[in-house]
Amino acid sequence: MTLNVGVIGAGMIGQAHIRRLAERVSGARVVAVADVDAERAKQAAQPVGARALASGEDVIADPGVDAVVVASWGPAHAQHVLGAIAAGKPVFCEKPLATTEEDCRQIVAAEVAAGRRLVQVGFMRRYDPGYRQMKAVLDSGDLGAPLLIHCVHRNPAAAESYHSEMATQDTAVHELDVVRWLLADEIVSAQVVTGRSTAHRSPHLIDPQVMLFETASGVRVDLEVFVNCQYGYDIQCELVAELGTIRLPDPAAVTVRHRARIATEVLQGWPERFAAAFDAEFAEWVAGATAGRLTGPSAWDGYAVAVASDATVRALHSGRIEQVHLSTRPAFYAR
Ligand code: NAD
Ligand code: ISE
Repeated sequence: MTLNVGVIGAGMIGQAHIRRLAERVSGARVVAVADVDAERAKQAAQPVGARALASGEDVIADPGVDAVVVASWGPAHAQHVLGAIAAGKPVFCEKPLATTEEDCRQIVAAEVAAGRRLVQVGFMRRYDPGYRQMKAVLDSGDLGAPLLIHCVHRNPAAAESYHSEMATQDTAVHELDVVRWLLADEIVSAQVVTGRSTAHRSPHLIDPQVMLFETASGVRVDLEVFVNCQYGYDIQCELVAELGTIRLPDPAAVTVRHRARIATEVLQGWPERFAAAFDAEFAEWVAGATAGRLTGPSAWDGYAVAVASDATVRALHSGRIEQVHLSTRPAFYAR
């Protein structure tokens, strides 16, 4: 059976996901695309033989669409995720699930009321082979209990429109999710420490930022977010446990010895660094949507990250440690 997919939002990542579904993930085809920019929708739809529709609502209502991908701007996510749930159609939503805690709460409530998992959130790092190996070693118990995690999230350069809150909302959300997933734990507090900013940034941006998190079981997490590091896209993670440490591997790359230098290329962006992870998350989503049983990052994960993200933004402004107040996790989302 082939899953007929409708895509809402045909910008940078929407187009990448359309190509992914057409070329690298089996069991699905893109049949409809919508974007507020109608020309963009048409150009994204045409190469894969899909129809360009006028709105996200049209995509969801289309009887030829079995499942929906939401890859529009964050503030537009909630309306289409809620629409897909109401239509009983499985939906893949790029991060963030929604931009307000209240919208995330509504999505969780709607999904629980629907009685089956219809939402998968695009936290693709859970599908990265390196992070998966880290989790397998931690879960084996050989290293004892986790104590600390040191993370680094560096982008080569950020757009003019990127502002200081986005270091959390757009960037650190990946670590907020992957830390929760690695530890099977929740973030309970957040703090942000800032100092000298790089000269290679927009004047309004605080960059880098150091974020400090604590989990319910007392694990301490430090995260450097530096989105104008200039040299490349660099994701680091080291977990310290009672009997040893686990380090996220760098992507495989040859070492070149030449003209008195030893050099290894550094990747330049998330599309290359997480290419395998994006493919794997979509393979799982297509399989789950086809079987009527989604298994990837859930609406609860989207909600929990949104609440932790809000606390981190508050911490940036207050300079204090801010608490994360989650509602009780519904049994529906039992780990
Ligand atoms: P983009 O600006 O390139 O594209 C967004 C598109 O959505 C635009 O074409 C815009 O016209 C369209 N759009 C906005 N509102 C819409 C609506 N109501 N209906 C239909 N279309 C609408 O942005 P992007 O970089 O592709 O990011 C899109 C989403 O993907 C964001 O939520 C972003 O956080 C997420 N993202 C995730 C990753 C990742 O690593 N997982 C990386 C980049 C972006
Ligand atoms: C972007 O939106 C992403 O999600 C990338 O994975 C992240 O590295 C980048 O900082 C964000 O802007």
